[in-house]
Amino acid sequence: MKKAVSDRMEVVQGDITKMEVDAVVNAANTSLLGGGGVDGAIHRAAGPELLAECKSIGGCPTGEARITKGYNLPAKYVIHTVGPVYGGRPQDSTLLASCYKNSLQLAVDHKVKTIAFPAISCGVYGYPVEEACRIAVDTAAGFLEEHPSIEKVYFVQFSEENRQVYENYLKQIS
Ligand code: AR6
Repeated sequence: MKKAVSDRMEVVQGDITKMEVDAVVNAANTSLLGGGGVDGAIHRAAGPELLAECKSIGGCPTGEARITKGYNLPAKYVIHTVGPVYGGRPQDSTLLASCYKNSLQLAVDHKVKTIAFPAISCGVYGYPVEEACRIAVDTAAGFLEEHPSIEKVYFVQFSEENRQVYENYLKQIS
């Protein structure tokens, strides 16, 4: 991979709601009305105005993304995307890659320079993290090559185990 691209991706362990970036990505569901996991954490930290704006959007199909303001979060925007529920089907990887691509495209459209992703679909939706990590990193790397306006993509991992998976893969390909 080109050095410039690998330098623009970084793994962080911690809580995505604390990230001081232009946009954080939310692993939402198709209703966009909140839930558990990272979705619950983002809504709690952003405050009730986030839910009000989400209600006005009227949902989001799997693999697509929608943008809202960040309200009480340090991030200016929340990009909500809906990952696939893992079922071992060929379309799972296509849909997961679409989540990353569509989120990054919205970021570019809104002049976002720094963006933080959680491990979309790797919690309740059951995607195996090694596989999801390859899709996340490969898709982001391809997008960064084409879009120099994005300065940094952070992959924020809650667990030490997931952080290791991402770090190993980033090392392997850079
Ligand atoms: N910061 C960073 N990562 C987090 C945080 C956090 N604060 N909290 C959890 N994670 P999940 P999914 C990690 O289940 O699998 C919701 O109810 C978590 O450890 O949040 O896409 C939605 O409404 C895991 O690695 O998202 C949907 O119904 C990753 O974030 C459904 O869950 C994603 O786990 C979406 O499921």
